[in-house]
Amino acid sequence: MGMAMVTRYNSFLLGIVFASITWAVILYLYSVITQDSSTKLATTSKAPFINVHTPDNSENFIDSDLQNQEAITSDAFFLKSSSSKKYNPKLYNTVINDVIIPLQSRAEGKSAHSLKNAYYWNGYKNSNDLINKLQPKTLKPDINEVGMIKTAEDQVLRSEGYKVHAFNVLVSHKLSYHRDIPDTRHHLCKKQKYPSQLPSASVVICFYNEDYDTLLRTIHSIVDRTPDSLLHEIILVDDNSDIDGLRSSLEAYIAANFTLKVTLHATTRREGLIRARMFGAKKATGLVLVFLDSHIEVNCDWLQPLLARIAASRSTVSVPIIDIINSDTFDYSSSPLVRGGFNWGLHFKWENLPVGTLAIEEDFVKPIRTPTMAGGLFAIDKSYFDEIGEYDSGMNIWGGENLELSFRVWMCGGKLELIPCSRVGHVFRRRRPYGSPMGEDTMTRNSLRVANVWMDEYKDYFLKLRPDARNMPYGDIGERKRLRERLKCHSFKWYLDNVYPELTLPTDNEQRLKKKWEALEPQKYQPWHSRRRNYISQFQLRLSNTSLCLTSEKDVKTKGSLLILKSCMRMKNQIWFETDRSELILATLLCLDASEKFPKLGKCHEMGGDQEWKHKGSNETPVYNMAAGTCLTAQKAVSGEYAAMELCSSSSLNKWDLIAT
Ligand SMILES: [Mn+2]
Repeated sequence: MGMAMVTRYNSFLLGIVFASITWAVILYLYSVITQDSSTKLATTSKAPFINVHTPDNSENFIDSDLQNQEAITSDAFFLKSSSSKKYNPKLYNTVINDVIIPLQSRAEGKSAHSLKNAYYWNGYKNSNDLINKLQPKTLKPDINEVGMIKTAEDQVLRSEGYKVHAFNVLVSHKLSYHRDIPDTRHHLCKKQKYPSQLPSASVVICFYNEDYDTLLRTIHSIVDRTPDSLLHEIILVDDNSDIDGLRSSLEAYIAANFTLKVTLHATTRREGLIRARMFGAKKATGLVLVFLDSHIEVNCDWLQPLLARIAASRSTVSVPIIDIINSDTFDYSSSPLVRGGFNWGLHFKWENLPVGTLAIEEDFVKPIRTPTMAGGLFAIDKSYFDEIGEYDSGMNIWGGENLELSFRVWMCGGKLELIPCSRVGHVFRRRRPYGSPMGEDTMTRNSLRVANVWMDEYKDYFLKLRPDARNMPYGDIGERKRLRERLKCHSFKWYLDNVYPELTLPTDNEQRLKKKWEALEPQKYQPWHSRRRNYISQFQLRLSNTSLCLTSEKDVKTKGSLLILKSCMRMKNQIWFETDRSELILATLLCLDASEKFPKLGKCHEMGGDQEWKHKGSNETPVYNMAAGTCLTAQKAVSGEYAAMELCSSSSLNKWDLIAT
């Protein structure tokens, strides 16, 4: 253990030395590179060249990832279904270290602390418990160096990676294709027995400009964690990617490393997710189709429970729980059990389960009916997929197809189930890094098709919300309407009454709204502010060999305040509270945030990444942010100077002492 620590510490120091040697080179090269916007990327030997052809409008796609999820934005994974707040006044208060802070006021920066126990800011009197905890500081584990920017190549790879893929390619490239991820299943899942005879699966993965290493990790995770007898094949569909060399590199890697089960196909023009999936499904010869996204990692025994439900009933569409792979750090974490819903803007949303769904432990392994699915990951019997009309091939590129399939399955005699024992991690990106070739708003166009084919009179709710969509063309839907007749599907009213009675209608009165809200579990997992933070230490951050401490420039409650150096004093704008999620929270209020060049105080989003800080827990430690790949640095060792995020080097300006308070 001791030796290991020393060795790892040495490698860290070596890293720092290396970084400092390249420091001058970096500055020079980077300035050259940023001046020449057409510069091609120099990448590691593993990855093909990224020749950036990002569509001009791609930045406008603030919509999130995994096909259609409005709920997953940078701000939160589960925040959007906030409608029941009104009836749950408890949500407005949170208990943090025994101090009750009314959240509304806190969020607005008003002073509204109320005292419960004897200690808080007055005199900084800590409980004995806390004092004990803070006494002898044990050395923290090594700073995780993955993601640390060490060379100019790293810097370019990282920033171009964010542009093209909207996740941290630098981190992804350093992680093994076979890395361990936590088994996030409920413990009872490990005891589940599945039939020995299950239908074999054709996994279909479509991609457009996917990152090479991330895609290969996706494929390896499937091969590593799927019983060979159940994996009929993996069908990759390259939907006309325009990253130079991606296709040929993949072909070579697949030929050298996988059996003939893994095949790579390509569309001849950009088809979009929907038609690319139909193209892939046509090639499939397994009994079950499993559609997966191209930046995922499957977890232990992920496939068996999905197949078991389909084996029991061929009209069941089974959906895994989608765990979270942080797009900045590739940290893998568990998702709570939530189901799919939608709103009248026809956006998918996550929603809490109906009250009583998880009454006893055994309920955590049972399938859960879900009104809709996110769309990126699911399994379906192949003949059933064909029978109920595959996808709507009149839909373009992306958007709405998940609701279309969800409505169709339920209304035409099938069912949609979440399978809690099947978990697949997915890189949730903050924006969709690509648009449609013609800049068309495919989400709206596709939603119009959904509304006009499936929603009967309820389509008016959508059109009322989206008057701009009323005169938008959406193509011919005759064939889809005939499909609906042929399959003798139920009405949309039947779907609402029987599958999604909790959906609120614009016409609902107070009383009916209240009843619907109360039918769902309260937001146990959801709002960031209702979680109890677990503080593990508190300290001032002193620039080593000075008497200057990291201090908020403005009041501790001011969001966006930058950080400056000031003489160390026991003031609350110098006292950092560290949580078990590695956040640094000033005065237990706002998080140190490295989303920009100059770190600032921001609302704690609890998503890690740019609010996740690593240090050695000792004197002269770097304070490193994994998402930024850089270290907290003083511009100069002078009072009033701003702190910035800089490359981690051996400079005395990014060494800090943690002064326990
Ligand atoms: Mn995705």
